[in-house]
Amino acid sequence: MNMNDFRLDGKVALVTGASYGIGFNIASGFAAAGATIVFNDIKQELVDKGLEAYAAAGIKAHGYVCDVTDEDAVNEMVAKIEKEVGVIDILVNNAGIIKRIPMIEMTAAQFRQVIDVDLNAPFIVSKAVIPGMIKKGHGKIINICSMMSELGRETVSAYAAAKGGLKMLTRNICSEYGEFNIQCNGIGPGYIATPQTAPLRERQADGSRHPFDSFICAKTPAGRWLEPEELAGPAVFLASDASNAVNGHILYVDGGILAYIGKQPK
Ligand code: NAP
Ligand code: GCO
Repeated sequence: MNMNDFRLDGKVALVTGASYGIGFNIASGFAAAGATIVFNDIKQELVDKGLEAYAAAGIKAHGYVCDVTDEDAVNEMVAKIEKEVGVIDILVNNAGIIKRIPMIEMTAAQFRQVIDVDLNAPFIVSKAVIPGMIKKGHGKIINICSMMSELGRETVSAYAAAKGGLKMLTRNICSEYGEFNIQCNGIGPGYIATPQTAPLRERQADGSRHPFDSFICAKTPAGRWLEPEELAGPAVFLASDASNAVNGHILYVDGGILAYIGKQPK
């Protein structure tokens, strides 16, 4: 085996929703492995913030404003990227939202909004980049799944439905495009300390830990939340030639949550 197989030199990587959070850290890992970084976010000020953050990390990134649920906007963005940067070799469908609402209180419009961003958008963006990958003779697609691709919990019905669907979309892209040397895999992060989970870690009025914070630490063998940087290595592996024989796989980067019944209360 050649350790260069883990490098991404000469590759163009698009990470959606990557101004900050998990996407930013995955893109930073890709840059460290030699890739050219392209990202989008829904608002210009977020893209500008992201460009500053990448520059501060010594990364010359290319940023585009695009709502990933808008098929015309996505097709336009991909065409611009192909013209201005190059054909996309690596796609990470990272952009996502969550709404934590008890199911019978959630409106159909709210349910559809989560499905739109977390499941329809990965379809839209993958559909836009696969033709270029076929022409190039290779491609890597990484879908950011979740613990909720396997497990349910109260108040996240739309998110779990979307992430469960994203697991199967991952397997279907693998099945349909594997013959074109395109590998499509998922990363299933555990509980990561980002703005998306900040409400679950907020200190209570009396200064005590959020009950969910204690709950997740009891469900994680290492007894802690994971950091977004801890997703970069697994993502580089799945984006590199070192994983060319890995396809349709969901790599859970969860610190062991899915393997663990949970720490017994003292
Ligand atoms: P985050 O901090 O909320 O970041 C999500 C990013 O996606 C933001 O930049 C957001 O932009 C962008 N985005 C949302 N809707 C978009 C749209 N329609 N078009 C373009 N960009 C859009 O989330 P995160 O924690 O980094 O999570 C990133 C991914 O990992 C998500 O798919 C999430 O479901 C998944 N995940 C997270 C965890 C965790 O514990 N944090 C665990 C498992 C999986 P705005 O700021 O403008 O909304
Ligand atoms: C929640 C959290 C989780 C994480 C992640 C776990 O409310 O339970 O937001 O859904 O975001 O998806 O893998």
